[in-house]
Amino acid sequence: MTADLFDAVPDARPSREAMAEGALLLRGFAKSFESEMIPALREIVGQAPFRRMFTSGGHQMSVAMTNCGSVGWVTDGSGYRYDGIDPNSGRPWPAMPAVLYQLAVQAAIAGGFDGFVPDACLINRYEPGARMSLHQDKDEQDFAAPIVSVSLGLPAIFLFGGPKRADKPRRYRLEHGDVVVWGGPSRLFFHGVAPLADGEHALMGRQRINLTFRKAR
Ligand code: MD3
Ligand code: FE
Repeated sequence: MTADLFDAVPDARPSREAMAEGALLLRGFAKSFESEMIPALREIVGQAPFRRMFTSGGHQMSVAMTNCGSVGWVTDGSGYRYDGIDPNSGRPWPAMPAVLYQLAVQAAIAGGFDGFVPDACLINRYEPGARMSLHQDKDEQDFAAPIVSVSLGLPAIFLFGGPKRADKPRRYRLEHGDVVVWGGPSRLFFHGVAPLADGEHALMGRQRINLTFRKAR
């Protein structure tokens, strides 16, 4: 009989699933970081609280956002950009904690992207009903660098399209601890998130938090 450490714990072993060329889903990859990550996030949100920004079209987003790192993603009447200053406080964004940086770098290596140096981490908070419509992430300087995303809290249905807006999205359920590395051709694919279903997560409560690590500059 062969038994290993992981057999006793359901889903304790991270798994790898290719979603598209360059897009690798690492289920459970963030689990071993969670006990350090959650207090680090609480500290960031204390310094730079979540806020619901306005799109350049003037619509208020249902997702609330903040950032850590040397630059953060912001949107206001003048469009989308990365900025070193939190417009709500006039101060720099909180630094990216080592635990978050290490999680992103190690996931990128697992996805085949050695040398990923994220300078921005956008932190999205979804409450029940919040959603993100199909979009591309094009505000970064270097599309050769991947984006690493980390899901925490309530599960969400992630919509993964293709290079054209009209490409029919496939649906993936992203759960607490799941990490995706988006590089190669998938880096510029359209994607979004379906309205969050209500629920209660044991560690995170009634919300989903998504972190996206980016090389913005
Ligand atoms: C595929 N966030 O912040 S993470 C975003 O769950 C964003 O909050 C979603 O899309 C969320 O821009 C999705 C997964 C993700 C992030 C970036 C990507 C998928 C991506 C960039 C290119 C292709
Ligand atoms: Fe995106």
